Amino acid sequence: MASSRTAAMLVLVAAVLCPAAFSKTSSAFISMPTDHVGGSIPPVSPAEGLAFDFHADSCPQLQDVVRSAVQTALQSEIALAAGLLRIFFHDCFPQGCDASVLLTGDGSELQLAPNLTLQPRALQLIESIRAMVHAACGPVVSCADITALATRDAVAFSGGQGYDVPLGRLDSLAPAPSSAVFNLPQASSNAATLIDVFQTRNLDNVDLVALSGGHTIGKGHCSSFSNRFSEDSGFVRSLASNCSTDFNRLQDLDVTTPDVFDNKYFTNLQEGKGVFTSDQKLTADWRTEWVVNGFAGNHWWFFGQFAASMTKLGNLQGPQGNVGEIRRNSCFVRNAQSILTTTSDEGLSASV
Ligand code: HEM
Ligand SMILES: *[C@@H]1O[C@H](CO)[C@@H](O)[C@H](O)[C@H]1NC(C)=O
Ligand SMILES: CC(=O)N[C@H]1CO[C@H](CO)[C@@H](O)[C@@H]1O
Repeated sequence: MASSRTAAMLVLVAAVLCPAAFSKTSSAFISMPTDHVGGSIPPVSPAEGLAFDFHADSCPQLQDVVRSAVQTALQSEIALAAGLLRIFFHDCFPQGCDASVLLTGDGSELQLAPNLTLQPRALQLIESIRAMVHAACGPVVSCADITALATRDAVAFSGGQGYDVPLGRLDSLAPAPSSAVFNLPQASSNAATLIDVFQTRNLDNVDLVALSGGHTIGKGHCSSFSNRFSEDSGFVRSLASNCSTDFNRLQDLDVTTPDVFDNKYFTNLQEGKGVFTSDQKLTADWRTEWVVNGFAGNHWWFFGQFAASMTKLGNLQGPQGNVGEIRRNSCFVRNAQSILTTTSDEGLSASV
């Protein structure tokens, strides 16, 4: 496929220019390491309306612009990688990947509890990349596509595996309803609850465990795991004691390699060192425990499955399918609301 050949070429060029950043990921970008997996992971086809080469003609520079912008931003602030990954999850899970989470203003998803802890600088990074991409190609790429690509590049830059991202998403005209946003799973949930919630989005037990592996990078507030402070374990006592010193501190979600995208999250779980209830309980249910053990023992399986599960997450669409517009003035504002806009808003969503 043309787009993956182009992507592979870009990675090779980047790997020559910047070998340290790409040494762990360059070969993984080019092919799924199925020979290490012990059974292949079925390929995930793009959702209705999406295609890997959607922007091959309309914006040939797209992948290059996004990747170098993400790389530059992460080189100065690695925490943004986790910020991007969580924004992607919070965009896609409620009503499909439509950049609805990025809208600001009254009734926006950002005002709802689950979004209070999205990183403002990661949100801003997505908007900055949109401006760069639109400067290069015109307003032809959605904020939703840019979010998906930037997230993939952030995972790869952090040590994870790259994967091809189907493109062609449109940006929503409105925030998701709060009922959908509150479908986002809670950190106090046990595995049975998480299995049910993920099932409503056609994500199975293996997807649940793989995607929970997103917590191999990033941080959480004490309030997200204070429900556990009565638990009788040395690890939880250490969590609680650090929070009693400073309740506003940010806790590493992977206590072994906090900024590296690797499978240490799963070996931590095996040692009882998961930070949220929702993490640690994955070892307490037979439907998820075997997957935790599998990923802990074989990081290639985790990397390959994470890529496949992210593609499934990225395929989610709302009840009306892939409808909306390309936000062209800001990812934070839909076109009709933008004070910057002087021309009619119709055209674009219909023309692309
Ligand atoms: C399985 C259910 C999940 C639950 C209950 C959950 C819950 C949470 C909570 C409570 C936080 C910390 C918020 C805070 O205190 O600041 C968090 C952070 C994070 N989550 Fe999840 N999450 C889940 C799944 C996911 C998935 C599927 C991904 C992506 C694939 C993800 C990626 C992240 C990342 C990267 C962070 C760190 C963000 C940062 O450092 O800014 N989570 N999650
Ligand atoms: C608590 O803080 C100490 C000192 O900074 C640190 O060594 C320890 O790893 C922290 N505990 C957890 C669970 O992160
Ligand atoms: C990241 C972000 O924009 N968070 C917002 C969430 O909602 C609160 C309350 O409206 C805002 O103050 C935050 O800025």
